[in-house]
Amino acid sequence: MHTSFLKRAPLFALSLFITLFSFGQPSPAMDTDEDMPKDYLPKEFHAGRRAALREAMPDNSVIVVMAYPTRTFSNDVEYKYHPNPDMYYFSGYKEPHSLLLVFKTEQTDSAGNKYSEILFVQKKNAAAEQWTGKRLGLEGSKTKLGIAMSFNGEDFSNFSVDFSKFDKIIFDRFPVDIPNGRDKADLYDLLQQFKQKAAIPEDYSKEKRFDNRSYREITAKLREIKTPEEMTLIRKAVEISCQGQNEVMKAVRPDMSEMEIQGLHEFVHKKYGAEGVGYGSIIGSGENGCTLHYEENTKTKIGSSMLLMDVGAEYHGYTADVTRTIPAGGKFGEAEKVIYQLVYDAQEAAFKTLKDGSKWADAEKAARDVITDGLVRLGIAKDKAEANKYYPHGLGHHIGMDVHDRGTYSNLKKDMVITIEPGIYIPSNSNCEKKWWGIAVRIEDDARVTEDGYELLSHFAPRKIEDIEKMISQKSALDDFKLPALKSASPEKKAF
Ligand SMILES: [Mn+2]
Repeated sequence: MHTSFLKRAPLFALSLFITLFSFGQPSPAMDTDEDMPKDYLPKEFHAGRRAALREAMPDNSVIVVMAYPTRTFSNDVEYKYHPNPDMYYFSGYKEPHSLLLVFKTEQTDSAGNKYSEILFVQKKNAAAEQWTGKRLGLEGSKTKLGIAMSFNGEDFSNFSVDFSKFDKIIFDRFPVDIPNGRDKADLYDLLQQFKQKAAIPEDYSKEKRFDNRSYREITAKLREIKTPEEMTLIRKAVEISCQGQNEVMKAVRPDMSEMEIQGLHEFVHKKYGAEGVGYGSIIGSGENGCTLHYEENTKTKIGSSMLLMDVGAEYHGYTADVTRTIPAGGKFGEAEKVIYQLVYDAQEAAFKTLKDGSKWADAEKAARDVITDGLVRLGIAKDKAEANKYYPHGLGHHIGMDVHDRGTYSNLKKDMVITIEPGIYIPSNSNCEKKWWGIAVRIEDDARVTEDGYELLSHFAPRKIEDIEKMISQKSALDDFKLPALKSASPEKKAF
């Protein structure tokens, strides 16, 4: 339950009092790991990624990875925090207000300790944790993440790091609009202190020592190739998303709303343990499917036309990205079938180009040729240029910790995980026969590039016309899920 932090100041004081008297005693409710997921990335994974990062860094350099800022949702309530994937990838730390420093070469402090990374974390604070949840803290960071040189954020201001001795100080673009809260060690303060310690001028773009181009380059080269540990989580995220698609196919009825369909997907995700979605779920019935990032999902009846569903579960930090377009009435209409098949063929053509060493551009062209040729042949477009208007987006992207994951986008390499998502969108009043109007189809699958081809990770959800119709005809566990009608908002009593 959400209660306001500010209005509960006396309680806050009380909890501080309790903290003082319970200090040092283990809290059984909070310290047990029982019934918690056990398949998070192990600390060895993150240590391995830091080693790979050091390998890729230029001589005599330091990389600084910053947490994402927190964001206001409503008044004193924040959006659920989503860690910066770089911070999670290189440290395993998932909380805000943190800073990771990775050094190319081993450093020695005044006491003679050797280290090649330092992590500044949120300080444990029982009173704050009662409101916003358990913090890993200093000890947790040392033991669970295996980062011996972990410190509380508040220690950064007096921490001596001689940034002047490095030839390159590499960091991502500073986030704009960072809230500066009461905490003296929040992200705002940490970044102010970093800029000061490293003497970073306001406009650092002309100084070669301060480098955020290499930051993107180095991290893209690492993150675009997935390790076996990452593949385990990605496979799970993708399979969960496919099960969401399948269950909705079985349960779908024309009297359902877009929001209800969204809820079914996301319920299935959570039932399988996915924490959330990797991006706003897109549920577009009929012509709403023509809006590429349609996230309102407000239509109260989807009807029996096509339903475009672009939904991806996020599981332990990795997101899937799967789209299926299905006939909500159970059977594809004739015109719908023709457009669907064209998108399917385009996707197949793109798949065929995939292998270690192939080019993004080749996959792009293969899919686009099928679609534009097809649209011209069907008389929907008079030439290829006009046909391109009905396919206004690229073929795909990397997925991983980000739905649009970092990548170099030149040659495809073994163990990259990408989406292949051609689409055709024909809004009403388009310059073609009326029977095509309002048809929107996207088919999006997730694939791992292999030595000599690809592995279709999202094969769990049907793609072929007949297989989709067959899935829709099946019974769903959700068919019998009925709730009582609401009494408080009958149409007659509507205020507006
Ligand atoms: Mn996508």
